[in-house]
Amino acid sequence: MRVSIIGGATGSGKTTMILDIAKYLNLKGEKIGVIVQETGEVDYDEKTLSKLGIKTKEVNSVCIPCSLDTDIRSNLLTIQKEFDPDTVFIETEETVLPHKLKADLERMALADTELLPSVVLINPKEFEMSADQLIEYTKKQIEGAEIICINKTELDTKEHITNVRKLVHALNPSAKILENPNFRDGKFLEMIVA
Ligand SMILES: Nc1nc2c(ncn2[C@@H]2O[C@H](COP(=O)(O)OP(=O)(O)OP(=O)(O)O)[C@@H](O)[C@H]2O)c(=O)[nH]1
Ligand SMILES: [Mg+2]
Repeated sequence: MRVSIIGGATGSGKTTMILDIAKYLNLKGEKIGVIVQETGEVDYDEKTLSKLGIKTKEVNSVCIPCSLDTDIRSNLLTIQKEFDPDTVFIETEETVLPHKLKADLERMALADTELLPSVVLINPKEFEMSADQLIEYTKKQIEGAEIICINKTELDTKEHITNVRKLVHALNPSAKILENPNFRDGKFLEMIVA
């Protein structure tokens, strides 16, 4: 079972991205699970998802990092036992650091589980243009992420996107930085779950 942790600010497009990848992988015959810490604007509609072969499991507690990790662990075990998906997405609450959660799950050494690179989504319009102005957890999310996706690029100017990219790169030179295209084809979606 592959586990992909996708984080970022509220409204950055996490659910929309996960649904796109889930649909894509599902068409390829994969079974998908989703664990969500907080329900946002776009919801994982149970009916639609079960038709796609996607099973959702809500995590009730938010913003208690220690017990949260435990909840996620038990939810992962349940989803693995009951549904046995090929890939599980964890949509984290906005203050969680995806790379930290990944490290915690790595330490738990879950059987038959592969942790995919941690992903942080950015809504460039909402992004501060100086590192000093960034909220501490946003800065830490970027510094620790393996993949950073600048999302909603079609709503912004090329110049601003370039500046966001420069700042993100300065904060984390080793991360893979992706810019979300207008149309997310399979090639792009594969990069998120590489
Ligand atoms: N233009 C544009 N809108 C997007 C894109 N991705 C998501 N949205 C919209 O942005 C809004 C928030 O998207 P969600 O997928 O709910 O974002 P989220 O990060 O899951 O939000 P929370 O769960 O509330 O933290 C919705 O209205 C989406 O339709 C995108 O790539 N481009
Ligand atoms: Mg969401």
